[in-house]
Amino acid sequence: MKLKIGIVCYPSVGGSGVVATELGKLLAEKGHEIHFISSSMPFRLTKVYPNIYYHEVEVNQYSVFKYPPYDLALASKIAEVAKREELDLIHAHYAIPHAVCSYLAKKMVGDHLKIVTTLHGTDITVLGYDLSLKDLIKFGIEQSDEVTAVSKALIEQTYDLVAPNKKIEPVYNFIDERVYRRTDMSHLRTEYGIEEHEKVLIHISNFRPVKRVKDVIEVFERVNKQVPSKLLLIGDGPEMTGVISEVQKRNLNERVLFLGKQENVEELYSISDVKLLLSEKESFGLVLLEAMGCEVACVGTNVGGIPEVIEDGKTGFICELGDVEDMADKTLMLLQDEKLYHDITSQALSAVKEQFHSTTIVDQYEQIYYRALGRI
Ligand code: GMT
Repeated sequence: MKLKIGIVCYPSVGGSGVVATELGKLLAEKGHEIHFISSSMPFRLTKVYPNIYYHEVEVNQYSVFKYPPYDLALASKIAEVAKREELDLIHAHYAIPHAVCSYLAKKMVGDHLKIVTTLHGTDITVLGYDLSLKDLIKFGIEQSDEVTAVSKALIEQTYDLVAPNKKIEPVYNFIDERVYRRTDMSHLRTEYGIEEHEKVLIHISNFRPVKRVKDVIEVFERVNKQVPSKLLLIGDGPEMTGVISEVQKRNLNERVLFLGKQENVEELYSISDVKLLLSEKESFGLVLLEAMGCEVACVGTNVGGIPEVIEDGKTGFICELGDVEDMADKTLMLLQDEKLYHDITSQALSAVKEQFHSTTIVDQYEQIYYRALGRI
């Protein structure tokens, strides 16, 4: 049974936007009609798909309002599209503002419009800064017909902080396995001046304080003292200036490559050996799956959903937050023990293909949609 699905997400570079876009593309490949409703074109939507539509939310700046009314513009756009295109449901990525805006649209259109909400973590961690939103998040969750979260850890955190009276189902993130696979990109090593004997460490994030990029630098410094290596830093964000001065302070300028925001990161994973994700908050860590798909060994922190993605000692290594000594030891073990490296990366690749396979995850979402619509 083919569905008409509205997907509401933040389109910018970030895990939730990536997951929402990839999900839309795979659902469209299965024959569903997909309508992205967003403030700009989702960045991964790079070619024409006959059953994918994009509806832009225009936010006008009126002189009477101090702030542009994004949430209201979004709610009325959702209602307009849902009515005209006869959508069956809205899949909202984030409880606030997207589930709440979808609820408003539902009230305008009619109760036949169902809402499925996925929590990615950022909306729950916002409570660390603004407790006044707690009841609104709870409301957005409770008014959704079905709610999912990207890890069991995030579900636990949501019940702890928000206590919604609603069942939340875990649905893990996934990657497009056709894109995230290791390919021969050795020319890139030459272009970046990476010597044959050097190993490559990689970190990709939005350089927010929670990503602890300074720990990445410290781990790299320790590793580089024993194994000649280079560190690729991909992305940009508020911590960048501090990170640059840390690199200078430690005399690592020649060894750390700042590559800024990049789109085809699978090419960079393909020249990398170890991926570091040392965050203090992370509800899943989509970049880990991307790396695992490209046969890069991962070292992550014992935080949030990371241990659900990396099985310690089997598909990567888990270290305590801030324990840079252990992180460096685990990275060195991976770089110096060929058998261990091979076992870890091949077990990680199997996990990507089995536990996190896109077909399994997309099927899971489809079942949730049918359940929301009372069709199973
Ligand atoms: O990590 C970020 O800062 C971006 C954020 C987002 O909202 O896109 O990522 C969140 O959602 C991703 C997709 O589900 C997860 O892989 C990230 O772990 C999660 N980030 C945090 O929980 C900090």
